[in-house]
Amino acid sequence: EDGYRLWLRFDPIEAGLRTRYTQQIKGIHFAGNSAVQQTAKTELLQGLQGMLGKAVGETKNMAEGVLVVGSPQSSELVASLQLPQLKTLGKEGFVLTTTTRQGRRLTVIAANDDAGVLYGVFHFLRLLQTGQDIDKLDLVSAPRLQRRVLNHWDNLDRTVERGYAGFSIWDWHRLPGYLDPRYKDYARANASIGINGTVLTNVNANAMILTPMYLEKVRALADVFRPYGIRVYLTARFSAPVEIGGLKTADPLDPQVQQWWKDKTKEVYQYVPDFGGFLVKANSEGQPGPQNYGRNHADGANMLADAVAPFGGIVMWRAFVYSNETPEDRVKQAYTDFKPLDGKFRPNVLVQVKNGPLDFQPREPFHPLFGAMPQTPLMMEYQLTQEYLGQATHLVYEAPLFKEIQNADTWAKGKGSTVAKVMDGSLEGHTLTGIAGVANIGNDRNWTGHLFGQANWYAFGRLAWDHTLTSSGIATEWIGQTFSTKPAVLATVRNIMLQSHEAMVNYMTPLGLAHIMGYGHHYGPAPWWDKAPRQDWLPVYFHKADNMGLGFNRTATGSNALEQYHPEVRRQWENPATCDERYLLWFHHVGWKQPLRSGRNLWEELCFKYNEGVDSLHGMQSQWAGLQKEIDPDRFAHVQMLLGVQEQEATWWRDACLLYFQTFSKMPIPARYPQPAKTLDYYKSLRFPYAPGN
Ligand code: BDP
Repeated sequence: EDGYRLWLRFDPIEAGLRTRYTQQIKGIHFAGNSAVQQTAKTELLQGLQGMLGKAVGETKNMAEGVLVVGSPQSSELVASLQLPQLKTLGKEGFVLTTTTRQGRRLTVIAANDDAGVLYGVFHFLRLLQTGQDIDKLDLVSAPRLQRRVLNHWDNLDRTVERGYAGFSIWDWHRLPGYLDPRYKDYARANASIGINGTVLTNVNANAMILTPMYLEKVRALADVFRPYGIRVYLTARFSAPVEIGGLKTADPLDPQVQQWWKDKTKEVYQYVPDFGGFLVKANSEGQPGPQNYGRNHADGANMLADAVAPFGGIVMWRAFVYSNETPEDRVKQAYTDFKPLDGKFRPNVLVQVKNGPLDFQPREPFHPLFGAMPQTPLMMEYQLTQEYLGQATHLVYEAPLFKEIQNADTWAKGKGSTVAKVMDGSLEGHTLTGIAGVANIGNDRNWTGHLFGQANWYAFGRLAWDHTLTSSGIATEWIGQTFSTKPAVLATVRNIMLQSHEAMVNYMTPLGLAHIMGYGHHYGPAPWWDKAPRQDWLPVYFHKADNMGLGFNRTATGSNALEQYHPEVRRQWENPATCDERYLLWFHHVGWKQPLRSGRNLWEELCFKYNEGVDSLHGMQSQWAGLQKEIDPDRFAHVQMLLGVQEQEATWWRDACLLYFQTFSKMPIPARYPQPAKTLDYYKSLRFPYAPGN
């Protein structure tokens, strides 16, 4: 048991259930023969055979107990059922229903198009995997977002930026001739949770991907993914016209540059006719962009948008930007740059915005651009690879983090204008919608380094499909498919998962602290770090501890980043006495002795939170230990050892941070808590020259 099979295990299910399902699925009627429907059929037959322990036969007839699968175009039988539910489903939605025709009971998986059939099949398999009743199915499901895309930060030399699960799964050197079987398994996994796109390359882009030698390789991958309903996208390096095109400039308003991109795009589509489009990081962290030529982000995005438009492509233009000069407050820059450009982007541009205004911290308030650009479709960007979240060592289930952001109210159009409604286009009536997850996948045998990293990939896909699903519900599905459907296992593992995010926030960055990780690699605590080429990469810049207190004043008396939020949101956060304490130190510099809602003062609360985080880890460890008999030894030991490391690191975080902040608070760590085992100097002396990401 090495985790390779992810949530697609399809092992024989419990005997009683198997008997019931076998009676309910006596044969399969599957008429479609497009590539995608063939995939669906293979998955269905294999999945059923695995779970039921024997092959289910195909039939052309409408006999009692037949499972009918297909779309009205591909199947006369499906067409004859005239399912009214299909009307509202679009191309990717599906219906699972139990119906009676000519006195015979049929189970039906139907959709308007191929992709919907595939998703319907995977959903049906999931119901069986998780032991659901399929007696009276009446289920209709359609994705709430259109582009559900993984972003791989993978380089052509196979290193992965912020990758903690080995090297890139794309074996560029041996492509296109050698097709690693993993590519297909990758596509299956994505299709099973509704992911329909993948950006193959790092946002810190290499123009070489757009040369014929690499486009051949891209084509090979796209050909593997297409039968799974997955489109390929690439990152575009803004200076490519200079680097591989021999032009003197990459100015987006230069006609030669525009023509170069048009020609290049046409060439890309010759290799990949259903190419999705470009993802661009420009004028950020040293990447070239339109501002190098005195142009703005809309000029850059629109040039590429015009190039892909004739082929139905899109541009995902990232809002993760900050200038090279150290600014007043880094979290303000995206809004400052992009808000004035609202309404200036072509209709096939999505502006891709990270969930928070800084950079994938354990906790951030939602990004102020959500709700502030009504005329522009915004694409959410989450990070599945846990760059600042304990990387592939810590068990952190991210669904609660994603839900916290989505449920946040922007107030853009009054109460209830949630980030989710901005993202799914319903707030402003946008039809182009999308979501991106920075992939946590590498060539490690278990894909994600930490087995529980798989749950974040899974949760991303499920929430991209339907953001109204709950963290708990998604965890239940994943556990049922990955470990066991026994109620005791489900309850215990779910408990561990659901507390894991808050636990990590507490032992790393409680009360709204952020970016106090080790410099560069972001591994381990280093709130004292004060040497970097620019201030806004420094922990001390972000926590602003001094003898008075702790936290970044972002109110009107400070950087005033708060002004970027709607007045109602501002009102909730601008007063430290009423500000949600989860974001307290994000917005306020708070006195050490200031009493908080618990009655404890800031220093005491900090001590309390850090200890609470470590205590949660002890709880997670002992709950996992109780599962020894229920989980195979390999996967049990993998998680147990990693929880051991996580517990040590949580303790390290607590002790190092409290000792450091104590040099300002000048108060003792209350005696009821364990005292740090080492001195502050010891923690400061630790170096990790080979930590991933250095
Ligand atoms: C930060 C990473 C950096 C990425 C950057 C980005 O530290 O490696 O290139 O984000 O999103 O989180 O572009």
